Amino acid sequence: MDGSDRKEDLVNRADPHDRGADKHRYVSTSQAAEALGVSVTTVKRWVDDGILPAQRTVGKHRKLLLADVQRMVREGNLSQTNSSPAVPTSSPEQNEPERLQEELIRAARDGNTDRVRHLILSGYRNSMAIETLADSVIAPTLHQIGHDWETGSVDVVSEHRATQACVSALYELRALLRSSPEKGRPVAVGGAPEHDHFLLPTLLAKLTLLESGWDAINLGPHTPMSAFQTALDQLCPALIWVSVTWVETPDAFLRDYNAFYHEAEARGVAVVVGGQGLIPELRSRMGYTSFGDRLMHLAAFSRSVYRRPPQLHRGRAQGSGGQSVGTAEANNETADPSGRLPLA
Ligand code: B12
Repeated sequence: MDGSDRKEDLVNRADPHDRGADKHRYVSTSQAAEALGVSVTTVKRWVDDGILPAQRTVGKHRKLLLADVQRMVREGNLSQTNSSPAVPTSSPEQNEPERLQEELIRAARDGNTDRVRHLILSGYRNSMAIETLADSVIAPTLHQIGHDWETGSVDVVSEHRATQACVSALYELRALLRSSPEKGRPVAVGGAPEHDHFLLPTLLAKLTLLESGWDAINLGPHTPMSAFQTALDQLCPALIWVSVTWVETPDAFLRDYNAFYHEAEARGVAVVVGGQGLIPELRSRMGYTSFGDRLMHLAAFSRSVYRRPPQLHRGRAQGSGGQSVGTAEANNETADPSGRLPLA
């Protein structure tokens, strides 16, 4: 069993069906660090700060209850605890996009869903921005899987499995991002157009905006432009993103999209477009406020419209200042998007 197996082993025991006998078992700071995807120093600091309960052995070493570590892994509740400016990491694997990408490609090719989940969550816990995870880890991984498919080394089942593994990890990540929404944050709505069934690009756009402090609502793939138009009325967003990976009938898309865009422009709503399907011939016939090749461009644009109040978040200080445009509160809506539409 190598180091990563041991880590998976400890993490997997977070399954509530597998607790009973382990309830009173102790683990070392290094085992806890492995499971939580942080450094031993960080675990020791959390113990000393009273964040992680622990006892001392006769030799004065810290020992932690497995159940406490499992609870932290399960809750993924590291946003308050990682409050130092630089969160030390347990290994470069979780901190450098290139290394993480290599690991993710391997896990996706192997169909190792647990490892895909673990790698994505550990990237996040080690302070990687969502847009970096998207642009430099997840997108290149899926591109590689696509290439593998083209060259015949993986089948279409692998493409679906890799996508689903990333999607389920990102849903877990979304729960962490929603843990402390700011009051007065603006609303963003987005999705992929009709006949575009791609899940990841629009989900990642949503997470990018959530992390930038927006109340981001993903209408999901295969969304008719008329639904985007309805969202303008119902959700009063300050920003709409349209993620386009596949366009079935360009003329029909351009007709519907441009009708929507004129409506959005008339209301002063910013429309940001991007995605692999937006080839120059198509884009040159579209109206939009901003276009981006990558989600870092969406993040940058969104920050030019709204800067979340300063806060310590996963060890990274966010921007300062704040504008109030199309906010959830101003629209008399709840801060929780799931109360309004069945959202991705
Ligand atoms: C997985 C996959 C599938 C899965 C999709 C599973 C699912 N439900 O999501 C399945 C097998 C179903 C599939 C089907 C098809 N696929 Co496919 N698929 C892929 C694959 C391998 C990965 C796509 C993915 O999820 N990438 C991950 C995302 C995160 O990366 P990304 O798309 O690059 O997104 C980044 C940027 O574009 C940008 N971005 C994205 N959205 C936005 C939005 C904004 C506002 C901004 C600023 C930026 C931005 O930021 C993202 C992060 O960096 C790609 C290969 C590849 N090179 O990508 C082909 C690919 C996308 N598929 C392709 C094709 C042709 C198809 C099919 C038409 C095949 C067919 N003949 O049936 C169908 C279309 C289905 C449909 N109607 O939607 C082509 C598309 C070419 C094109 N656009 O002209 C690709 C590129 C493969 C290729 N090289 O030919 N596919």
